[in-house]
Amino acid sequence: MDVLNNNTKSQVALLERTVDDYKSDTKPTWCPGCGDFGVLNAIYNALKAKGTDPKDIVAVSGIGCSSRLPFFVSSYGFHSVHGRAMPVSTGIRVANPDIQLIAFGGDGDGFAIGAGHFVHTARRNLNICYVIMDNNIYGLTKGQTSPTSDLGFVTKTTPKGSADAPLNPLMLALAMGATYVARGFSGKTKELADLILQGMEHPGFAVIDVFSPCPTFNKVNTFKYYRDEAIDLPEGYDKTDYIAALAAASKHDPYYLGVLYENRDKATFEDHVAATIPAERQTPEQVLNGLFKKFS
Ligand SMILES: Cc1ncc(C[n+]2csc(CCOP(=O)(O)OP(=O)(O)O)c2C)c(N)n1
Ligand code: SF4
Ligand SMILES: [Mg+2]
Repeated sequence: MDVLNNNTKSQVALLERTVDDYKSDTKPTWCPGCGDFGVLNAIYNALKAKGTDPKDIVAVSGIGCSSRLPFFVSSYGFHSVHGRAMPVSTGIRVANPDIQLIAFGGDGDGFAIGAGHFVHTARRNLNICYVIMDNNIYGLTKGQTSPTSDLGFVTKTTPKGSADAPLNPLMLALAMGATYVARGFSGKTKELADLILQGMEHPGFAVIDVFSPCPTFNKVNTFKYYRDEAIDLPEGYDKTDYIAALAAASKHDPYYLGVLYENRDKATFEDHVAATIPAERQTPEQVLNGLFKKFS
């Protein structure tokens, strides 16, 4: 039975947000063919699906080509300092428990200069959705190796090939206590939007490492490379199984795409902080959350 009258239906239609509601007036300056366009597209669609009012969203980033992303989203934003997306996000989150906080950055930003911050954000299980545009290189500074570059990767600064073994972002996230760990590909934007939506809805630290090729400086890890080398998780995969997640994260040749791990039961940093606030100074929501946790 249709319970909405025409007047109510038009009010619902007015409230329904579109992708354009999340686009800012600033157009991306990325190189043609950059994987980050696919990530941006996925973000718009994930935000539309969630329907959050743009005034309740904060997009935070470090420095790099990928870290320019907050400019292109119609929301509050903080384009911070190289490697510092996590500490800035931590402050914003603790002061604003209810906003939708999404952090963005590159593999250099998150896993080289920002590696220490990543580790501590994961172990605290802060309620942050962190999308890493992993192109296995420093794009903005014109093509040096990053922590996710392959052993033997040739760049202008490693003409004989990199002597460093690559860091595995998903293994690191799992080992350090992140409670939502996923991998996406900017060539599969529909699936990526879904991973990001789930990450935004997850209560805790959500890490989404995205294969996002840099066609200008990385001629190895291209769209074709990831189309050939990355497959979906097998049917029946259990994302609540931590040991299975470690095995899936360590797999390459091919790599797995999808939600490798999710644990919704672990308390967040904000829960622990709220527990230290005397009852008379807690917000009604903190009191309710505390009671819920105590009796569930
Ligand atoms: C403190 C500091 N150190 C170094 C730099 C130079 N720098 C800017 S971006 C960047 C690396 C960018 O690589 P990544 O984070 O992977 O982003 P991408 O450009 O590849 O998206 C570096 C080393 C800086 N801006 N600030
Ligand atoms: S240098 Fe690479 S990462 Fe940066 S905008 Fe160009 S293609 Fe994208
Ligand atoms: Mg990079």
